[in-house]
Amino acid sequence: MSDIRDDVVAGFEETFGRASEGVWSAPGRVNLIGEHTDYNLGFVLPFAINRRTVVALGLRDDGVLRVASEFADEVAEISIAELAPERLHGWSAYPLGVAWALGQFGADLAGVPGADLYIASTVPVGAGLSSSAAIESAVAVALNDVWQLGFDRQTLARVGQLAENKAVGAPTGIMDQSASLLGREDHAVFLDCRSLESSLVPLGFAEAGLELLIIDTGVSHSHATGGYAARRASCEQGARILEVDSLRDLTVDDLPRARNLLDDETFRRVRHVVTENQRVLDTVIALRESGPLAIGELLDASHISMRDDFEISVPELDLAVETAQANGAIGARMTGGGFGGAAIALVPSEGISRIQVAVDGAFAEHGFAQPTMFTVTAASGAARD
Ligand code: GAF
Repeated sequence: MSDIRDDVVAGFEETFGRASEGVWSAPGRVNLIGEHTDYNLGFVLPFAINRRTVVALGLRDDGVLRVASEFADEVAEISIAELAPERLHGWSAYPLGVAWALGQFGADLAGVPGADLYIASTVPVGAGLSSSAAIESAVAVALNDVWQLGFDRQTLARVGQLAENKAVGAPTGIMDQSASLLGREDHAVFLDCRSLESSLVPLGFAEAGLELLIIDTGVSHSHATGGYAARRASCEQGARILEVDSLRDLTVDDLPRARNLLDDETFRRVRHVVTENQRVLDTVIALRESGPLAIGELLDASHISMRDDFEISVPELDLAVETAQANGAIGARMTGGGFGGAAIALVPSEGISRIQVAVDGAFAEHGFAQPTMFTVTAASGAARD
């Protein structure tokens, strides 16, 4: 962490020719369970991870925002008065979209100073670990502080989501920004995406001799295109036909009626969401009452539901999950929006290298590119460093 903090401070000085005034950071997240339930106003159980995006910031005495990053060649620049989703492009739409979105939530952008921002990150991009929410959350807490806006974390999560929806153009839910802003060491964030009430659930991985292994397939995905939006549209159609405001209003008892009224594909999409909500609730109870050794079957069932009902898995994710399960994982599932990205496996610490060797071997045997594997721990949410 101190390395990347030094990097952004140095990057800021090199880019803007002066010292920064402060450094803020926000973590990526991994979703333990509860996939595609957030925009259906259901339940999710992600946790913030020990990989962070760090922002160094210095105020300006004009109304200009400039953003630079280790992952971009150019410095993006716009005056605050001109901020609008259609004027934001490329990676800078994430940080600048947050500035715009703060205004949408009532910040008086006419009265705030400009700022220079330099951003660096240790959250892998494209792995389904919310590198985008980490940028949004880090910038949101930084601007909230220096502009003295006083927004609470729930509102900042909604700010990040709005930036992603309108400035980036990805119709995502509220989970990722919430995890990045509300996370705590060794805890998951149990979030009701309708009321936005949240509570922290102890994970107890270390006490149980377990670790969470990320298996990044390297298969790229984007939530701004194709499948993610199509799944969201199917869910909305299912809710319309079943005459509920959102799929959150359904329970497993409603599934027989849903089967009668919906075409097979829409029914399976709905069944995933309804059963996944129940799995989140069951996982929270299992963690609280019995600890992490009790959640393996729920993780496995979540993967099957995403593979067969929601159809958002890919062969690489299925292979990662099956190989981990066959080699001693307590449970495994793909995580995030799907169509690529990473799988998670909850594994006994002493069995990690065996699983890694088995996954590497299986990928080679199938002619898939070598995956990247690493463990993550639950970390604290966005903060001024
Ligand atoms: C992505 C989205 F950004 C989240 O809002 C959520 O819908 C997730 O996919 C699927 O659970 O991470």
